[in-house]
Parts: sequence; structure tokens; C-alpha cells
Amino acid sequence: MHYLDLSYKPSKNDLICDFYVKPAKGISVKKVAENIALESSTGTWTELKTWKKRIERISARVFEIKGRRIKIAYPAELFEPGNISQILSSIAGNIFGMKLVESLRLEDVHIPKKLAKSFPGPEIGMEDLRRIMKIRNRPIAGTIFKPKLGLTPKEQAELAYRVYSAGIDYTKDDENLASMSFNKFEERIVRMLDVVDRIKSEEGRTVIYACNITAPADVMLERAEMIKAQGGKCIMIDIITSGWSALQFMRNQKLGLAIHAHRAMHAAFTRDPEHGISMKVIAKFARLAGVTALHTGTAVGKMEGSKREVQEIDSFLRAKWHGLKRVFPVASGGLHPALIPSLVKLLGKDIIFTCGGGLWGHPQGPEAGARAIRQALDAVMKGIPLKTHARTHPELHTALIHWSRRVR
Ligand code: CAP
Ligand code: MG
Repeated sequence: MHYLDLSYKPSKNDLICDFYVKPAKGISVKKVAENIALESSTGTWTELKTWKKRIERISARVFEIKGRRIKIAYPAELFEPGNISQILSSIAGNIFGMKLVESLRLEDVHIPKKLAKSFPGPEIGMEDLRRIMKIRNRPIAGTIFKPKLGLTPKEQAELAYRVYSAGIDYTKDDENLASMSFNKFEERIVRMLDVVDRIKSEEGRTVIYACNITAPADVMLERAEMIKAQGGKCIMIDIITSGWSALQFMRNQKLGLAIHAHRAMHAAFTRDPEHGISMKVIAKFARLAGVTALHTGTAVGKMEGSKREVQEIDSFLRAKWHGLKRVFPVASGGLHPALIPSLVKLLGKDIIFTCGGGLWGHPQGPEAGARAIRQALDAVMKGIPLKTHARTHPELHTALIHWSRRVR
């Protein structure tokens, strides 16, 4: 059968997938591998009377099997340039549900240059965002408004002013805030961008507000246009729940807005080490689609994701890749001042980090929470141990005592 060819040498235009597969009882890895290749490219469960010899040439080929790790090459003809949904319907579609597999994980995808070039990548990349914010040599210090739902636009804007004034660079909505009865998008965006302007006029700093516009694509476009019309610089999209098509649609509008990509729901398929799709694969498609910043994990906070995995994904987002702009990794989840040294040590300074509970839970309130974060970051950037810095910085001192007692 032509789907299995261990002597095949992939061509430079082939897309290659690395899978981990656990066959169903009594089935060999070889047989499963072959079936993955056929189902994800041109075949089905039986021979076809409609088959044409020429279709063999564009079929996927298993070219390597090492234990349960297999590699499959997909000829370029199998894919529509610039169409992430189509690519994923092939390489990450039906195969996960086949009875022949007990579990299956798409670990990595190697995208050939020609296909990568059919995507725009970020309109606003990591360096562009740094330029807009005029912050060069340190991580961007951010927060997520908490409580995650329930604040009114007026309350949110007042809190924003207080924490920006106390040194926060970047604020964002939470992933499940859109436009609800207690916090309508239209009012929120007006009030929040007024605060951003106020900080600019008072301090000359360009701070960012990543407003969650997640909604059906037509509504997202209306919201993004309103943000642009009012001078906003950034939109936030929950890229998994919104879908790849919606993300591509928004990027392709060329609105000149940074896209903060939240990944809520990713763990439903990235978390099981034996089944699903790795976060690295998600990161690759998010970069192709054109996000500016992507949540990738913290390694030290409340969400799953090993150090090695987060480091590998962050390195990918910041590395050269087919000429596409770089993407800012976002570290978020359970972060607070005491974790900032290990966070920066592990992930480097090219990150946006956001502390939600780790700011709004500070015993002395929002300003102190914001200051403690900046004090911790300043200490790290100057190479001063947090405990030493805390002696002269009371907000940091309180934060260290408060959160050192917390069990994560
Ligand atoms: C963090 C957060 C983020 C998650 C996302 C939350 O809040 O706002 O959405 O961390 O996870 O709702 O939990 P805290 P990830 O700072 O209060 O934990 O970046 O891993 O996708
Ligand atoms: Mg959140």
C-alpha cells in the first residue's frame, strides 16, 4: 500500500507531522500509521472504484516509525494555501476518532516555507509592540481585571487608572468577559481608552488595554473597528473558542491592531500527553494566522505546562521562522511578585506577564499590588534579591509575606 513507504525521502515542499500513537488492542503500529496517513489525506476504509493512479502521488506517506512515534509526509497539493481550517481538518481531523487508535497525539508539525509564506503572520509583531510601548529591555508587566466577571465599565476604568498610574504597562479583560448586562462592550471601550489617553497625557507613557472582543466574527469586526476608531491599539481574541477561521478573518482585515491571543479551552486537547494536539502545534498556527501575543504558560504558576514545554514554545515564537514576525509569549496564571524572579530566569525578558489574583489580591489594595509587581520586576532587572529589595519597598515586602503562605 502506497501510504507506508519507509524509504520515502520527504521533499522540501512536504508538510511533516510527528505523531505519537497508541494502537487499539491487537493492532500493529504499522497498520495504524498507514491508516492515519490515508484518513488524513486521500483514502478511506476500503478500496475505491473511483481511485485514480495520479492520486497516489499526492497521498500522505508514513516514512518513519520509531516505537510509537511516527512521521508522516504530506505533499503540498493536499493543502489550500492560507487556509488553517482546511489544513487542520486534514492532519488533525478524523484520525483522532478512528477505532484503530486507542490514543493519538499530534506532537509537532513542520510547515514548509512555501505553505508558510501563504500566511501573513503577525501584522504587529513582538518588536512592533515594544516600539509602540517604548519598552525595550524588560518584560511587559500586565494584569487581568479581577473579579473576572462582574465589574462595571466604570469600576474597571477606575481600577485601570489606579494600576496604570502605579506602574502597570498592560491590562487585559478576562477570557469570559465579552459584552454582558453588567459590562457592555461599548461603554467599556470608551471608558477604558479614556484612561489610556489620560495616562498618555499625564505621563507620556503608552499603556496597552487588550479588550476582549470575542464574539461571532461579524461582531468581532464591528468591535475591532470601534476600538480602532477610538485610538485603541490592541484587541484580545479567545482564539480556540472563536476558531481559526474567525482569527484569520480578523487578522486579514489589516486593521493595524495588535492581537492578544488567549487560549482558553486549549487544555481540552493539549493536556493529555498521549492524546490530542500539542500546544506547540497551536503556537505554530497562531503565528501563521498572525497573533501578536499568545498565552503559552508560566512553568511556575497555577496552570499546567512543564518548564521544558513552555520554554520550547516561547523560543519558537521568538525565533526566526519563514520570515514571519515574532510573537510575544504571554505568561499568565497564578503569578504574583514572589514568582517573578524564577519566571524571568526560566522564560527570559521577552515576555508579557500578567498577574490577576497576584495584583488584586494584595492586602493593601490595587496600587500596592501594582507597585509590588513593578518592584519585583525592577529588582530582577537590577539583579537584586527580592528579600533585599523588600527591605526598602513595603508593598513588595507585604506581597512576599502574603503569598509565601499560599499553597499553589
Ligand atoms: C489568570 C487568568 C488567565 C489564565 C490563562 C485566569 O488569572 O486570567 O486566563 O492564567 O491561562 O483567568 O486564570 P490569575 P494560560 O493571574 O488570577 O491566575 O495563560 O495558561 O492559558
Ligand atoms: Mg483569565
